[in-house]
Amino acid sequence: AGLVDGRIQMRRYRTADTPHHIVKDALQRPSQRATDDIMNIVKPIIKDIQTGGDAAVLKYTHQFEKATSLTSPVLKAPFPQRLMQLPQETVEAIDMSYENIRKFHAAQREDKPLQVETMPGVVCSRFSRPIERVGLYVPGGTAVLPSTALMLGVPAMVAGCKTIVLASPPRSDGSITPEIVYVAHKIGAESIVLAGGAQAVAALAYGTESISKVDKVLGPGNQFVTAGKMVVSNDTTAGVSIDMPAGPSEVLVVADRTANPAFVASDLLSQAEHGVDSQVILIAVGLDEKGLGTIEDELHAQASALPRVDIVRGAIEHSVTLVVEDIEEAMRYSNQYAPEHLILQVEDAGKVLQTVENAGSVFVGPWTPESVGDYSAGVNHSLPTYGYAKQYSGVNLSSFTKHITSSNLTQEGLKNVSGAVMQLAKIEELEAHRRAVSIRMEHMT
Ligand code: HSO
Ligand code: ZN
Repeated sequence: AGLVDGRIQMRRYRTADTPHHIVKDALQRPSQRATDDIMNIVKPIIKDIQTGGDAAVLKYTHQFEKATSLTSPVLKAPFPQRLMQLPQETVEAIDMSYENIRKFHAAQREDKPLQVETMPGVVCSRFSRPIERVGLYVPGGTAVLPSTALMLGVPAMVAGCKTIVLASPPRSDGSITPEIVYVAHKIGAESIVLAGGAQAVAALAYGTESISKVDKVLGPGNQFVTAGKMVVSNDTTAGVSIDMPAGPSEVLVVADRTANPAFVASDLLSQAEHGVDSQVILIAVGLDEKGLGTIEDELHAQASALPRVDIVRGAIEHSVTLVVEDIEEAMRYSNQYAPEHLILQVEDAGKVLQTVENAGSVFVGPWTPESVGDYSAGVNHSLPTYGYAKQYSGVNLSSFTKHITSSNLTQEGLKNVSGAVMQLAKIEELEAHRRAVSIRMEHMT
């Protein structure tokens, strides 16, 4: 699997001559390791952090990250310059990306409250406030991800969160990637928790002697991180919420005859190299054997030359190509799959965008690889996976705020709604509710 005649190639189905249930099966996400197993590992870790605090966090960091030289589980701001020494090109790349992400998320601010007079004298408004303290999880693992620190940190800063705590597993020498420290510094983070996995999530959710408790934990992570987030957000005593359930990364590319096969292959591979559990889908619109063959040749050639070819091979194993008749059919499958990333390399891509119902983020036209959104365009890369694009949005400014409503009635306004309120209170047999209105009616001038 993942290999056709020894080549790196996806399974291929032509929908016109494949039974529907087989196509449907092909679009299934690879199954995740049973959550029960994960929960049984994660729950005792979380308990341990709650009772053991700093010492427990350190113990797990020593054990899981092999960072045995660490003596404190947290690095507090101001972060020393020597921990963020970077080549000039890197600083410039981070600075430019930071600025684009800042601009796009600042434009999402709702500066003036929304206000509606529902009846004369009855004014309802809504305004937003930042979530005070947020914890941002930046995964370690097979790649360093300073871009994830940007995608979570910049909107938190733009939203005006008072306390921003980053958490990321340290390297085995106990250090944290300088790029991440630099981003933490730029967004005004209060501290960096040097831990990963469920232990980091628990430390953020409950706080320890030296780690600040937060109100919301955001960020992607492996199944232990995700399970940890689920446990703490279900604990009513923790008083913490999470962003969304995260699963392996995915991309769905819709390509027609106008698409450049080399571009298509490169986009599929940029997602496939994330992890063996990544899933990439190609929906080829009206392509004949020759057209498909060219994309497949490109995919194999480009994949073979990648440093992470082994990871790619793993991802390609559970990835598929669907060959469909027309763009409408393509978009039906895409909307049904609800991809985290959707790339449209088709004629009139801007028009096709209007037919997108479910997707985390869309990349429109031949000059928009997903990579630009992963790093620097300004859109967020923390997106709903595993079909959750059907009901969740990706991280955005409102992920770091909450809305408060207010009502403000004049005497006339109260008169106008009094009848309805008192009648409904009567039906619900809540006499005190009814009286809170009638008592005021008696005082009216
Ligand atoms: N495509 C990833 C985000 C990422 N890519 C980080 C590179 N670095 C998940 O959306
Ligand atoms: Zn990526």
